[in-house]
Amino acid sequence: MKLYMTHTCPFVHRVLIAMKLRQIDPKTIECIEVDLSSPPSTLLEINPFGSVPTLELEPGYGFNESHVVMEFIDTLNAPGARLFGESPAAIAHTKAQIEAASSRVLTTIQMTFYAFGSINTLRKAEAALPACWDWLEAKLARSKGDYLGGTTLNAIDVSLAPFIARLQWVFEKYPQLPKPPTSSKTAHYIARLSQHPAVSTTLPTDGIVRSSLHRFLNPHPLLQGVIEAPRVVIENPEEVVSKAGDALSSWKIMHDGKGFCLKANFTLKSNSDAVEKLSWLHDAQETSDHHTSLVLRDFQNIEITLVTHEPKWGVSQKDLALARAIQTFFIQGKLP
Ligand SMILES: N[C@@H](CCC(=O)N[C@@H](CS)C(=O)NCC(=O)O)C(=O)O
Repeated sequence: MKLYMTHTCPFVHRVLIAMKLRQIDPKTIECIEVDLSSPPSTLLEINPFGSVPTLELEPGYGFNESHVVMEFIDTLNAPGARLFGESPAAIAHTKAQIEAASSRVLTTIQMTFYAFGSINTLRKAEAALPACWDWLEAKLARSKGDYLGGTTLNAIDVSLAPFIARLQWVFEKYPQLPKPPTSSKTAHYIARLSQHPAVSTTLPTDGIVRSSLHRFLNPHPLLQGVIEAPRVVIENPEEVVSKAGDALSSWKIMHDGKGFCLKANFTLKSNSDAVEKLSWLHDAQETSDHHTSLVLRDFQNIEITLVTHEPKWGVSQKDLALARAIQTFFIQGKLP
């Protein structure tokens, strides 16, 4: 068998932990590291999305989805204890608990992993995390050991472990996120699970985890560009905008009584498109700490004005950087 994988992927990490715990002979499952930007045709034949983990049982036949792969691995004959349980009832119970843990805990934790510095996402996660810790605390109170599986890890622990083990990098980046109380069972669980040999030996090095999380934890480079751009007013904005070519082609320099400003009109395709774009714009403004003024006459057209008020009225580098991000999102529907 072949496991198509990338070492930095937390979903692959679930499978690696399961293989370690079940003590699967490494010769039984060959790990193939893939480049996700150009997945091999043998992977695409099984999983046209080219995502990892994907398990190949024989050329052209296999399946993806970490929980499905974990469950299959659990059916193999191997020395380690089964992770889902022995009986159909125990297996069904474990799967239902994985679903519960996903919706009550993982959804929020994953929100922090893939926050892209978004202030709105982080505020939502900040509000929701205490309930996640409470849910875990109540589950751990009923366990006979340190883990949800008791004294050893079960499939629910394995499902959570890659994300729990990466939490330290998330807390380092966003110290405002609420942690479980220091002396709680949950805090103890996070530490024990992260240090468990099956988890820690299958996690890449600090530097690799840090750089793989970096692009998800930080604002998109276009918004980072707004954060870093100076609020210094440009003397010749018409020339700068015309030199920028396509990147700022939606924007016109206007002159009002006080000085220059940037204006653009964007078409909104539908009500849901309008809601999506406005909520992105709100988030982009909060995240980059720079603001627009906008007029929404109907749900088909939005007029956006960008101008810096302080320390001087006019078009600044910050306005140009935000104009570039807005144009990209409003025309392409996403940031590349
Ligand atoms: N629900 C999937 C998620 C897998 C996933 O998102 N894998 C990422 C890497 S961490 C991936 O393959 N991304 C590339 C893609 O989806 O094209 C699972 O549990 O296995």
